[in-house]
Amino acid sequence: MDLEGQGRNPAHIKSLRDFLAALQRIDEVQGIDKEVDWNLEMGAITRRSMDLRAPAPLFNKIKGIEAGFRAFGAPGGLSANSKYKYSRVALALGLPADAPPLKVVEALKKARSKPPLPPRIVPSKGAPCKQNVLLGEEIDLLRFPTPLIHGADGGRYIQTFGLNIVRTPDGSWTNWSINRMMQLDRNRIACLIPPNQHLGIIHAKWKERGEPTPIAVALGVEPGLPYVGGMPIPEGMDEAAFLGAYFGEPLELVRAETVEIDVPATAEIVIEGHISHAETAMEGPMDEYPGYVGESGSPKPVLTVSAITFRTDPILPFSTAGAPVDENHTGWGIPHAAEILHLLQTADFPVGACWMVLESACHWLVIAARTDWHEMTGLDSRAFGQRIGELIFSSKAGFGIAKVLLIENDINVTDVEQVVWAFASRAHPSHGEIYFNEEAQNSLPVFLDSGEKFTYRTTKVIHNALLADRFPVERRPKRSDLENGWPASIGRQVIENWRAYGYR
Ligand SMILES: Cc1cc2nc3c(=O)[nH]c(=O)nc-3n(C[C@H](O)[C@H](O)[C@H](O)COP(=O)(O)O)c2cc1C
Ligand SMILES: [Mn+2]
Repeated sequence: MDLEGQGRNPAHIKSLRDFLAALQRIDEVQGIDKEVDWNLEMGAITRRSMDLRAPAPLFNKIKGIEAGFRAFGAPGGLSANSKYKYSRVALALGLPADAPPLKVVEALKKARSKPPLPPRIVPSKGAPCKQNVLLGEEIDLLRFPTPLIHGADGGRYIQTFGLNIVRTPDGSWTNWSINRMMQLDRNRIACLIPPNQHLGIIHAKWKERGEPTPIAVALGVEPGLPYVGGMPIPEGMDEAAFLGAYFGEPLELVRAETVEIDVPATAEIVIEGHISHAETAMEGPMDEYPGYVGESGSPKPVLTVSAITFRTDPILPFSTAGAPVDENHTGWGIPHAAEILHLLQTADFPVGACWMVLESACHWLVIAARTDWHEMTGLDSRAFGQRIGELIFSSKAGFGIAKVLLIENDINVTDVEQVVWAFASRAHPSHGEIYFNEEAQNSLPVFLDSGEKFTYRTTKVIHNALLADRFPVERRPKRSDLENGWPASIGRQVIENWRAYGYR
């Protein structure tokens, strides 16, 4: 595999169908031929598949939906097969199915230092996403197997794992992001548009001009795109060009039918239209990434559809947000960890790894300082943590992160058991915290006070579990494990003889 080279990159999976085939080869897809209902049943099956870390369900026959139209749940879930635990994420980003998750973080981080590689426009004729084109009276969202996912949801969510593509009025920046969208009827969709997200920033620019916001929503796209759609790369940066740089080859796009936006040639479904600045409709609730049942909806801007194009026998992927681990955690948490690692390392912090604890539903970001951080910086852990907090909490990537565990690189940050142990045993109960007041925060965590949900501000914390400034190297507490607690020769002997002892 070559992520650096120019030209064709064989590791780059360019369509959802090729992604499904790659997952099928390692038994990570469960085709379901029994008829299922889009009305709660597909969501519940997907929920259980994630709870069991079973293969991702591909729904082949959906009640009341024309034959051939399919839906795909848990596209970014984890696997119970420990070898392939992160395979859906790794394959999506061009890594081997058994790549460890920090390789994914490293690869995304590394691409942040490469020059963007803008997409290539290919002819519409022959592009899979143009096999069927619905215009005018033919437009009908209700033909698609849009799930009513959870029992408390305010409606059917057609967009939970696709890309919202919007361009600034001057054409200088095209943003690709995941923000949920709820289907209202044949040709209208209610859109969640947080003002600080890039979709909101570009929507505001169109409002200033007095024109509705042109948008294309690409569903069932090449598998890497949702991960850059969930990544907080800076304002002004085109996620498609970033993914092009990541793979060392440009993405292939075609021009949409009714808006001046280019869309992925292999997308399963593309919805085109304009988002109003005046018309609203009730949207929500939907169960969210913190892992709780949704509570209430609110009025949101309406997207009126001007075209739908789709592949023959289209596949609609969807995410069943809720208790961890789902793609709200893998698709949001992993790219956020990569962005934060990039920010820290380009600011010369001696940091070795960064990880969002998926099991915490993205509430704990873990940063592993290099074990020589103290000598490198000359700072004590409070001052070091203070600087790290200032950088993270003032970044867009830090908007959803209120709790950071600062540990050292002797811990494998992706091993939740090691992280719990290090945090529990190393952070001091009274002065182990460094607080940051009135920091910007999204309104979703349930720990927020009721007022904080409206001010979008809260107190954030670094849990200081660093050792290097408290113990000289030779007296630093060492983890009592096979590697550190016994002479190396005994450890080797035990491993070599493991089967001889009778273990299998
Ligand atoms: C599966 C999934 C669903 C998401 N849903 C939403 C959402 O509904 N609203 C939202 O603001 N962000 C959502 N996000 C997070 C954003 O995609 C993420 O913050 C991203 O950085 C936004 O793009 P931007 O940086 O271009 O604004 C979701 C992420 C994932 C992976
Ligand atoms: Mn963006």
